[in-house]
Amino acid sequence: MVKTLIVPLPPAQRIEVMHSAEVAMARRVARQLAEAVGIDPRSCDEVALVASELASNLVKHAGGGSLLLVPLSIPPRTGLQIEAIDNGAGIPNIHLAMTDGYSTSGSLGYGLGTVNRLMDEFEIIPRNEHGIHIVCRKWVGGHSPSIRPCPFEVGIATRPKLGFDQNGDDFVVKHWLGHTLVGVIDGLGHGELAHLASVAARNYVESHYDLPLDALFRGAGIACRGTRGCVMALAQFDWEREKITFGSIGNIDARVIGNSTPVNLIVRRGIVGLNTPEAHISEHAWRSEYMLVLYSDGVSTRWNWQDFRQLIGKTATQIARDMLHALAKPTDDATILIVKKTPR
Ligand SMILES: [Mn+2]
Repeated sequence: MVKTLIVPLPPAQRIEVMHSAEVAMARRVARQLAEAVGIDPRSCDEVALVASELASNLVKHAGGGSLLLVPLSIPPRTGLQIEAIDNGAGIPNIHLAMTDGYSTSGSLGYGLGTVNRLMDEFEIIPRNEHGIHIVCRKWVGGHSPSIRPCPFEVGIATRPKLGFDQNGDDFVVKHWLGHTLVGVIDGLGHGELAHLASVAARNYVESHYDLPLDALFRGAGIACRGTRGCVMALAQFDWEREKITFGSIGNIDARVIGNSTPVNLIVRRGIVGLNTPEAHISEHAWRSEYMLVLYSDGVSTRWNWQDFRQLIGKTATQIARDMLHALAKPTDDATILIVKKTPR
């Protein structure tokens, strides 16, 4: 019989961060908790640094917020999760950085590059109205050697219809062990009601990200009842098996660049939240030289990758940004999401 030694974990701590004094406290508490869960001394230094980066971000860019330090025990692993939630007061800065493009690797402002590099898992959850929510984790012993780091980067550029504050488009990016889920969501029409519809779908998908895609479409359909409804495309990557699973309801366009034989991603007509037809879910081989482009109908479909070839060595964020700049229609919310191999 295998005996499991259960070490009681210290309780989670929430630190309200308004001033630099709390930054120092965040650093100290993070180090103590990292030590308490058994993280090695060098990594404890890194965790402390990450906590102080995130806390000083809250002070400098967001007018304050809270840092949540949560010891984790998900057998057989233990670790520490750090969450930074801004209070929304400083949105203009962060909102700009987010809508102007955001990448899950490299070229992140606000010290987030450091956070991404030092932690085992890192995720930015944009909140259109309430700033952003950052979640990162450090595990005892780091990544298990069987788990490869994500070989892809995701870049997004999005903006509302010209003259509108609220964006009716939204997106999802979730990384977990060996998998990445990305999605583009377009709430019908534009403005606040479109925004409410796409946020309802996004919230459902973000909180159920590891379900099969057909279940995600069904669940989002229920979550969007009572809203205008939205269209949505989801792509789930399995890096180990080098596969992509794709499903789409409504007119989010999807293209795979860099393949000699076309990868046919099937889009089903319909509206998530109104009729919500069964999505056609298909699985395809995914090669590292491929690039996925998902985009809402606020982006012109009249483009050819040949016209953007000069972007080939750029980051996913830069590609998304440049393509949005060239192709977005002023009359609608517009979003482009790119998944490609991380440049070496
Ligand atoms: Mn649209």
